[in-house]
Amino acid sequence: MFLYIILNFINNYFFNITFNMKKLFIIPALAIAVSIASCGGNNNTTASNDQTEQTQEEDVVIENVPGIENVAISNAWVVQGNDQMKFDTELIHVKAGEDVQLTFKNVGTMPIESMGHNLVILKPGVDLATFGGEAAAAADNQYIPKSSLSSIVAHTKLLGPGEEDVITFNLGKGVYTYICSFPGHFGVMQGKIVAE
Ligand SMILES: [Cu+2]
Repeated sequence: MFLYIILNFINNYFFNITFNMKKLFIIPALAIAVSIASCGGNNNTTASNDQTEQTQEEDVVIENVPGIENVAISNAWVVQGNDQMKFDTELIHVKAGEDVQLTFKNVGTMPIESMGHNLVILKPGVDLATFGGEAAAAADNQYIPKSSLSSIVAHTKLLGPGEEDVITFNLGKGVYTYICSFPGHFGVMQGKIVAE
């Protein structure tokens, strides 16, 4: 009987030690695991925030426009249109958020009825074919379609030979297409403005 009690005591004693050691080991291990998990969680959150910011930046800037890196930034430009239905300047590079002064000259000699030109700056994302179609139907308004005024950032008057017009506008960061909206011209008379 006495032996049994001793054995039982020893058994309980070692069991308790083992149990307590397990507890001692398990609690810190749990704590470490929890803190690793939460650190990992924080890092993930930070990374995804960074990605969101980068994505938003990329939304504003900028589709790649080949050759724009060779065009100096200026906020004063002179563009010519001619009887060959061409703009002499097809890449314009400006500083965003500051006034841009653009002078457009028709340097041709053909009459305005057959070879008039203007310069129309469109908002990003405007469908050129749709806009061009509406413009062609707007002969009574110098080929500026009143139904699509919300697609236009700025435009010159329609110019006959030797005429010029000056416009001033201010662009947010982005890439803008400009065209001549005289019927049949926008396919070949177009260029891009990169504002950054
Ligand atoms: Cu034209």
